[in-house]
Amino acid sequence: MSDLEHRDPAIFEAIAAERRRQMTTLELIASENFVSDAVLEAMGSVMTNKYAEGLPGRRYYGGCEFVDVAETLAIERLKQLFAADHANVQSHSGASANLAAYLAVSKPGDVLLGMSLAHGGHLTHGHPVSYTGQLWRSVQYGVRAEDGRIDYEQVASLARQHRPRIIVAGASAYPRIIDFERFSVIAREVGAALVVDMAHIAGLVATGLHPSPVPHADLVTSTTHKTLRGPRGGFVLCRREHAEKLDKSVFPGLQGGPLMHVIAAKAVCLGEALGKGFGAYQRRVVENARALAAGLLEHDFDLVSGGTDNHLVLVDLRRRGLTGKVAEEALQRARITVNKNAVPNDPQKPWVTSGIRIGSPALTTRGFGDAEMRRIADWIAQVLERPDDAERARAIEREVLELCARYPLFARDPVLR
Ligand code: DSN
Repeated sequence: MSDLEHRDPAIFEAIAAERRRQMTTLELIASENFVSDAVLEAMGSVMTNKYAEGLPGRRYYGGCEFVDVAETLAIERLKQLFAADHANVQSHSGASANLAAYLAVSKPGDVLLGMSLAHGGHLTHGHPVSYTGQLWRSVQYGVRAEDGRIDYEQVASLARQHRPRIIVAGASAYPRIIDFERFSVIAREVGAALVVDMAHIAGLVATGLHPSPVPHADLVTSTTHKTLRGPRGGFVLCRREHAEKLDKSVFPGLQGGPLMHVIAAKAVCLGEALGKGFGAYQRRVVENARALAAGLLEHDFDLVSGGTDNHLVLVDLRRRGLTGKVAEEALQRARITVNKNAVPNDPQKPWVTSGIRIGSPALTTRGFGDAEMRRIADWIAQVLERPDDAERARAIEREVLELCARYPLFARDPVLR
C-alpha cells in the first residue's frame, strides 16, 4: 500500500481512476498530452518544498543552490530550443505568461488587438470575460468567412484604425500556419509590440514544422504541456531589450514564489525536446492530424479551412444539424474524448457550440499512426451519424478498449524509445 493510499484513500482512488480513464479512452483534446515518466518524477519531487523568489543567483531566500541548477538548465535549454535572446520560465500557466508579456510592454488602458476566441483565438487575447479584455481596450480580429483563414487585411486595417500598443498573434483553435512575419510588418507599421502566443504549436515550432515567431515577435509566450509534452505551466521568450521588464513583470509584478518542481520538470521536457526522437514525434503529430482530417473529409464532414497544417482539426457540425455539445457527449459515451468548440460565426452559445476540436498530440505520444487515426475517423462518423444510439456507442466502446489495450499507456514511451 502506498503512503497516499494509506493516508488519503479518497484522493488515491481519484488519481487511480483518472489513470484508468487515461488508459482506456482515446484522448483527442488538442491541448492535452501525456508526459514522460521523467517529467512526472521531477514534478513529484522535493523541489515543491522550496521558496525561491527572484532568479537563479539572485534569490530572496537562502538554500537555493539546487533549484538554481534546475532553473538555469530550463532557461538555457529553452533559449537553445527556440534560438531566443532571453527566457523566463516562472509563469504558472499560459494565461499568466500572456499577462506578464502584455504588462512588460504596455499598461492597462492601452489598446490590445487580438484574435477573437469565437474565431479560434484565446480568452486572454482580449475577450471581455477575461481581465485582458477589461483592463486593456480590446479590439478583435478573426478569420475570413469564405476560407476560415486569418484575415490579415482586417488585422492591418484594425491596426491602422485603432493604433494598438500590442498586437497578439496565436490561437487555440486554428488549424493553419500563422504568418508571423506578416503580423510583424503590421505591428511595425503602427508602432505596436507583437506578442505571439505559440502555446498550441510550440512543439511544432521547436522542430521546424511551423515557422518560428521568435525572429518576428517582441515577446513569445507558451505553455509547456501541449505539443511540447511537458508539465502544466508557462514561459515567455523575448528580445534582449525587453528582458528586464519581462522578468520584473513575472516577479514581483504578477507572481510570488515560482513552482520549482514544475520548473525542474520544464527543464526535463525541454531536454527531451532537444534530444533524439522529438522531431520524429512532432512529424507524426502533423501526419496524424492530416490522416484524421482526410478520414473525416471522406465521411463528408465540414472542416474549418478545409483541413489542417498542424496538430488539430476543427469540425463544423452545422450542416449535420448537430451541436458541439451533443457531439462531445455522444463521443464520450464511446470513450472518445474531444471538446466542443465554437466555429467561426457560430450561432450557438459557447457552452453549446456548433463544432468539435480534435487534436493528435496525445494519441501520437501513445504510438498511434495513420491506420489508427483513420479508424478513429470512422468511429467518430459512426457515432455522430446516430448520436443517441446507445447500442452503437457500446459497440464502438468495445473496439476502443481493444485498441487502447494494444497501445498501453505508461508501460513504454514511444516518443523517447
Ligand atoms: N485551454 C487551452 C486549450 O484547450 O486550447 C487553451 O488555454
